Amino acid sequence: MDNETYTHTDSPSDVISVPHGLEDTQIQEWLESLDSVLESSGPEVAAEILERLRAHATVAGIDLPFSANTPYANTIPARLEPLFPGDQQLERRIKSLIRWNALAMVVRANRVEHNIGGHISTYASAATLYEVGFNHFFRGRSEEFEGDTVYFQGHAAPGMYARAFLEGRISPQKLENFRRELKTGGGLSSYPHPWLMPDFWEYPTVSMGLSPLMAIYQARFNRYLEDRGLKPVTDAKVWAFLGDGETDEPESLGAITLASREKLDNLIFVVNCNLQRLDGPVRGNGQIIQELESAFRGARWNVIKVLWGSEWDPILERDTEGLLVKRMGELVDGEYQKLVVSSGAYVREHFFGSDPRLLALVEPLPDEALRRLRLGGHDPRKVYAAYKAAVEHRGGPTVILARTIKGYGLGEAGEGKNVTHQQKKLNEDELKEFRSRFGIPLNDNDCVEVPFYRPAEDSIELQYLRTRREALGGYTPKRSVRSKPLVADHDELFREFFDGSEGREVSTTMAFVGMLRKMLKDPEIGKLVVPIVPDEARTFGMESLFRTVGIYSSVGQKYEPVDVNTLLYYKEAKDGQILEEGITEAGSMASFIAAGSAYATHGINTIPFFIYYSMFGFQRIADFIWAAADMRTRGFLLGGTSGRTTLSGEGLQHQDGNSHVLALSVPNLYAYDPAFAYEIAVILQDGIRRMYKDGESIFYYITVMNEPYAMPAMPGDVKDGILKGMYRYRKATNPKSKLRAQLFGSGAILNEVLRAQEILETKYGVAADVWSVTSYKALYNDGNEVERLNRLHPGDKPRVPYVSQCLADAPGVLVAASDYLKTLPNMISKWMPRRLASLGTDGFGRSEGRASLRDFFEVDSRFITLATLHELHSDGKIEKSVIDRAIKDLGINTEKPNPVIS
Ligand SMILES: Cc1ncc(C[n+]2csc(CCOP(=O)(O)OP(=O)(O)O)c2C)c(N)n1
Ligand SMILES: [Mg+2]
Repeated sequence: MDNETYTHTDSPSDVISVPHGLEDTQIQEWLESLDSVLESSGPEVAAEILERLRAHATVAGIDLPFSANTPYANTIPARLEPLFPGDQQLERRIKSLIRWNALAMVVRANRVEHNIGGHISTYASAATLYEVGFNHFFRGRSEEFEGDTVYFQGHAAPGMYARAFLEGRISPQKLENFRRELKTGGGLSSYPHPWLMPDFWEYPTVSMGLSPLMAIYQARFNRYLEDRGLKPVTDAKVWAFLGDGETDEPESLGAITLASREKLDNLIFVVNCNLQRLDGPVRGNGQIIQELESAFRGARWNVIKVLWGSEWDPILERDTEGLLVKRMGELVDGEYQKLVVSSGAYVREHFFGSDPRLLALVEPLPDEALRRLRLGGHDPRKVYAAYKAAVEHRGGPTVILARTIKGYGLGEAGEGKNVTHQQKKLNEDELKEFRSRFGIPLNDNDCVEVPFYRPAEDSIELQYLRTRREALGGYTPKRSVRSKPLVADHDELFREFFDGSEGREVSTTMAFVGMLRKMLKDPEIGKLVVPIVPDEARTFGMESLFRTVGIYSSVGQKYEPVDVNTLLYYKEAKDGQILEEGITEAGSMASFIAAGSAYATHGINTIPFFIYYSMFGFQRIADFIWAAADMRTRGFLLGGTSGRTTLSGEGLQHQDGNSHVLALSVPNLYAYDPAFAYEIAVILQDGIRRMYKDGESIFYYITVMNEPYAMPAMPGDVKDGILKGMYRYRKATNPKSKLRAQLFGSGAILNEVLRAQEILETKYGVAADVWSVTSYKALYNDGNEVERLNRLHPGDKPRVPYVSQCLADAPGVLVAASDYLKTLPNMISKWMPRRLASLGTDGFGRSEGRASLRDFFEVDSRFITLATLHELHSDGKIEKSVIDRAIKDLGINTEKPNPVIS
């Protein structure tokens, strides 16, 4: 998107600037006649006339400049505002108390622990936006009603804690330990983290840009559940609160057309437009609100601007010529920020002073009144009007652009200043001023101690607050797991995959798709399975599912698909099960998160299977995966076409040799690189049990490949080994040999290892056992855990890492090969009885066939053979001449380029 298009020169005020030769009286006449139409026939007729005029002008050859903007004014005029249903005075009192406690928790935390951080100014700017929501809109989750979903702006977390403190849901001790979670009795996490506060936070929002996108897909997933009959149709809403600076993140606006395309009128964005981000103004030289308005209007959202508070209404009313609205549209945000920190006299001179007629409008008002002209986002009546319009809007999503002041109420301590985002400490005078401004009942002496303040349990404030929440169905945010555990063990479902393919060559992807197909038919989990693909179903051979379970479409299929005469036609359906997301891994991941957390959000055990090109997973959307982990999302990520040498042809940007290394970083993610169908079946069955029967907050990453080979039957009961990360797949047939080796392979490279085993045996007399390493991550975590326990419990009988247990009696040299970085085998080598030689695919991929790629990366059976012989030579077991002969026999080019740096 070209930012230039949205600079302030494109603002509507310029569009309506008076051209040469046009008399003021002419404008006046047009405006008056529009007013009279409005009065006599209402806004719809007025809009129709304007639309016809525009069409007429176009036909007449008038070149009307395009603008998706409306004037820099409130979308809802004062005369159309609904009555505010609450007790405004009391709500202000409650809000003030929350403001105080939110500030107190940050100031106190930083007094106790220098630089512990925390944010005051974000909540200060957004307090009214939240309080109107809490008192009138956000519905809690209960048995009767699923409740609304609210994504709170991460940096406003202190406000949510302070409210929960008034509600009696968070103890003073916890408040005291804000950002000091490890203190006795617990504390509060800096931002919304369901992992850390699983009874409170539902959605992690602090990595900017993730929550807007997640909210869109959440709203869409809610519809999916309804259309598939998995939950009743309700009018529950998804609210997402974001910062205006946050909208710079590409993810924030990246999916807004999906929301309008899907007509998500269950979705409401509230953008807290304080015109500032961390370092300074969001658009000092432009107008972020107008920029966002045109982006959202262009995407066909319902845009409601809440810019000016009620104090402006009488002035606007006096302005019959539209001069004030025009003036409002002229200033760039940097100038508006300046007005916030300036005196009333300055506002008079620099804002109204541009035209004597404007000055006349505010002549009766003293300077102090000018300084206190509120912005819309701080006026509960305006905010209420916007929210009401938003929840009543039908046919599409709504975004509310609310103007606020960053650090509102902090005065000299940081209201509207560039440094305000970082403000964590207030001096005594600043604290007293804040106390007085918001009427907190603390005397000067007490106030400077910044105590938490909670009125008596039976105070009218707390009674009001409780009554409002009861009326709205209970407290929020509140996270609870509402789903019932699954009961079946699914032995029957997975058993057939333990038998192998009887010589038929299939890839692990095909094997997985076979399992998926079976799972979709299962009486218990069939309906719960949510297959998710980002335009890659054909790549993974899943097109047969199009027909059998259908692709979800909220409008069904309005066309006859071009391939209707074929067996596997492209079937879209309102109750379709597959989420075919188009080319968006981020969007697909957001669907994965919505489906994988439905056990908590909706009490429904949906089981997402998100299958994608593995290179475009961790590498591209790792932050979403991290958020999924924080959110206790359950489900299976399938890295398809994985392996740097197994995906032939596609080259450098596609061939994944990294994802298993990146997967190491996500604590509650189980990562597997299986070689055979039965391994996948064991992992899936156990995963479903752990997540959906035992309720563990874990999820899975499984890489699957597109190389076809015969799938063997499970060699005895190796389930435990598969899950723990390794098991002996094939013993040497010549164990009496003096030359011994243990070979470790994973994924498709296991076949290379098996070939090497044969070569070693037949050509060099080496007896090698072959191990399938299904999860280096699991072995690594186990080894570290054992080390840790031994360190902490020196008196206990030392525990032995699983790797060491496996290899206790395994003789010979050790060689590992995988399609991933060499660091994977290396990181478990310290628990092996002897030195390990690692082969892997460090370096950039190439467009080539598998054989050439495996030669290039030195991971094929020849290199595994060579590595084994070399290890044996290093141990003095064989002569160098054997290696020389092998290099020749195997056709290895010793002068080939190093794949890591070429
Ligand atoms: C992805 C990401 N990048 C950077 C940050 C650091 N950060 C925290 S708050 C902030 C500024 C927020 O500005 P805005 O979105 O306008 O919110 P406000 O506090 O003004 O309401 C930044 C850059 C972050 N949290 N996430
Ligand atoms: Mg901001």
